[in-house]
Amino acid sequence: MIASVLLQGTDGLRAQAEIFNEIFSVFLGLGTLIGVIVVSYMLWNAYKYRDDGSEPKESFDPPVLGELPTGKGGPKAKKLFLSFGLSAIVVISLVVYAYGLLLVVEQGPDAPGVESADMEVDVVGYQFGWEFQYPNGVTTQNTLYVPEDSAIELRVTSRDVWHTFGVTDLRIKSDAIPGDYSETWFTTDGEDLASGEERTHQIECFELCGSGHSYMTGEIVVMDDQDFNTWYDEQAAALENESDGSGAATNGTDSGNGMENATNAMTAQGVEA
Ligand SMILES: [Cu+2]
Repeated sequence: MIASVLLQGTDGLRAQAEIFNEIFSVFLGLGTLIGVIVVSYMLWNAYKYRDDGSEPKESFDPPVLGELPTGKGGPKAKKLFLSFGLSAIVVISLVVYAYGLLLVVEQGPDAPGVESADMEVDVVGYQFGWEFQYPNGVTTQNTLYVPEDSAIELRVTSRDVWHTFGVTDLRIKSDAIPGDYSETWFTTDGEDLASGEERTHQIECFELCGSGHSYMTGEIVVMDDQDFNTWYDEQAAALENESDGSGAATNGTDSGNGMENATNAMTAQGVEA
């Protein structure tokens, strides 16, 4: 229920980037507001109670070391408890708010009451590139094609050493560990693309994994719904032909720059690829 309220934007599932930006803005705004109030109040008091050389009044009640300045139940006590109470309310609300959002970010399309994922893709990291395995058995290297207006769930793993699959502008990052699957998700909701139009997001490896690590990049290509379906069906048909042994394979040939660059770099350094 909470998940559906927090995650479900006006336009379907809210993107992680949107949620993290919101948390950042709320904390920045509140922090600035409270900072301004506290610092102004402190400066005002420093001015009000400055030493102007005159004698202290009879009623002067100086603070005593080791005692709370409650003024024996007078107005000072009220002020003290009011400030403690307000701080507690602000801090507890922020903890509940931020932690609640992070919990639903963890669950993503699996959260109850939220639309489920439209497509699940296995992501396999290797030295040095990314392989994407689609539900219909099609695989691509270094480029992940996804349709617009969808929630995509990724199951990330590795076939050699530790890598980390990350896309900065989508605010997603997931460890790729051999023998283990870690899940993450993103949404392409709100990307209203015309036919033939594409939007790309840069994939990077965030775990130092060898000499080609910095070339271990790729792309997420968001396509128009129809374009994606056409591409997806073509790939599936090509895969079928290939397994029949009656046609040339067209899938898996769209190698991105990552592998080529890595190989070039290594040969340039005199390392045997
Ligand atoms: Cu890597």
